[in-house]
Amino acid sequence: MKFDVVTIFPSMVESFLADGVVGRATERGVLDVAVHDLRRFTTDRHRSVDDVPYGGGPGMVMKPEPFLHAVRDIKRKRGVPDAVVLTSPQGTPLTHATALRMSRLGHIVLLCGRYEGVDERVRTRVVSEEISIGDYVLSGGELPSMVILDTVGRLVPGVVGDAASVRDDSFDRKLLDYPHYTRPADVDGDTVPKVLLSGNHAEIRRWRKHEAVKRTLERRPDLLTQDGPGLDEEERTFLQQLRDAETERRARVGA
Ligand code: JCH
Repeated sequence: MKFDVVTIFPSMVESFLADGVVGRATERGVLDVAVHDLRRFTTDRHRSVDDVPYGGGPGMVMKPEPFLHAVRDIKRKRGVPDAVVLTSPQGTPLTHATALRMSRLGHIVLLCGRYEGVDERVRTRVVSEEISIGDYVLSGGELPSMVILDTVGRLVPGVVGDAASVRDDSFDRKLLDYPHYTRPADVDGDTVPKVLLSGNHAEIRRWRKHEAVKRTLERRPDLLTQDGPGLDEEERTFLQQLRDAETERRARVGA
């Protein structure tokens, strides 16, 4: 799978690619990630990438031509992409389902804005999707682009060594993960749940499932009402038991 990232800060993205699974997959040639310096696509003496907003107001806006020239050059040298993505707080929220869909594409271009954002004509002329990585405001599109590289990249076959660890990802099935433990078995009296030391793999599987349902109910009840694959029989039983226990507790304290 091919990615092209267009940014005024190429070193930010290159440092991300120096480490981690996505970086290693890039070195191994499983992913082909090219980072482009937006300033190379400027034509004026000062290599300007921003200008004052029409209509006035605070801050600066990124000029359209450098991005339009960059996309034209990428199409010529790297082929016509399946998606040209712009990230912004105004985009469609990024979800695991979006990442999965994008991981099946062959070639994605990621445009990174700065300042107050990018001239609207970049959006209308070349952008195929605008994505937000969450309801908070960052100072530019580089971190969101790296988030997309990471979440999409790890879903591409061969990027993560253990395919099972990608498949088991909780957001696939809208359940949070169960708690994890490794050695030592005792940290100042804080011990590992003994079921995990029992060697009884059927019991371990049940315990993890129960913990996953409990955590999801406590922390992200919204996930349990979203549509999708849904819970299996055993998970639904655990959920009902946890809800019954809560109803019982409320009755007892009179709330
Ligand atoms: C970005 C900005 C618009 C500040 C400039 C380019 C994405 N989820 C998410 N949060 N923040 C971003 C993002 C992505 C690209 C750029 N900025 C700064 C842009 C604003 O409107 C209120 C505010 C922020």
